[in-house]
Amino acid sequence: MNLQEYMDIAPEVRQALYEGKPVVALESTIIFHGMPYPQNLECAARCEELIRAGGAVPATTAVVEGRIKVGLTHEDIDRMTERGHVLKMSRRDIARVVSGKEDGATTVASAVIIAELAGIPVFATGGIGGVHRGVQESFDISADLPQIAQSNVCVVCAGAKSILDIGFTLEYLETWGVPVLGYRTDEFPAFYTRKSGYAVDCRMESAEEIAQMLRAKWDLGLRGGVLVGCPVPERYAMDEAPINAAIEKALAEAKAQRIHGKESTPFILSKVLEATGGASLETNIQLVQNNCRTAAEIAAAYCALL
Ligand code: PSU
Ligand code: MN
Repeated sequence: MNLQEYMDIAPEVRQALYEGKPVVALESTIIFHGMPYPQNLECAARCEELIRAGGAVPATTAVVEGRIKVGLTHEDIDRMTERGHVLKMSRRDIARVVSGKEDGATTVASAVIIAELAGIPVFATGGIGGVHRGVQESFDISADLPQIAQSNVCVVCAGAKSILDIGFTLEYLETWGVPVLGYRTDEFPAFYTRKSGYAVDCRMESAEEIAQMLRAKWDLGLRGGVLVGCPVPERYAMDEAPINAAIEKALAEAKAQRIHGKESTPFILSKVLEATGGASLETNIQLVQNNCRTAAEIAAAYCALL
């Protein structure tokens, strides 16, 4: 298979990969579904700046008119926005978006698939999808989890929102052998808050320590991803009570309206955003940017080992 038949890697990203320099892959659902305009574009631009400041090259992923893009440009984003609603594209949607020459925004699952195809071992996002609360009835488990277990990519996130069952999410990751590292934390973070009540598998203090672990894992043929939980900086963390109240309310609304499948996560997220207003948006922006900084450090440290 000739990858070029399907994929366009931006010249800057291609050059960095060729020279063995650090690259950080990014998803694009956060741009098209996760944040309102214009904060989404400002945040995307700032993330790229921070990754560059950390000595790495940013590579935002998406599918544009059927072409897989690694290094999405501002023009691509504008064109996609002008064409209207952009599909939230998880693993199972990639092939038909490509073959149908459509546009698709990457989730964590599809972004790590694309990152691995392009040879990018480090990826940053806000929060991952996971096992949903009430999974006993809904059977709702994000395709992010099996994909993180499968792809050789280090996923830097601020944990998982408590719209999910964080305990079950961590159990799933343990079953499938995904190391869950806490970046300077003993607890897996809960996105808006620094703590979830659940311990990480292993605490790490530096990007170098994480990079060494990645190298050992993949050298030993232990295929699959590593999840790094990076708590939102203290001053941007939210109080637990209002965020939990907003989440409970959003979950009840989703249940009442029988929202399910791929609509579930975007629906709950938009209701939480609505209920908490600007406060949760600012937290979201700050934690994504913080993850980009950390991911750039990890990418640089990993390249230094090769
Ligand atoms: N959770 C968040 N913010 C997000 C998402 C999840 O807190 O933006 C997005 C990510 O793109 C993630 C996707 O990969 O939703 C998961 O969707 P689903 O649960 O349908 O797999
Ligand atoms: Mn789901």
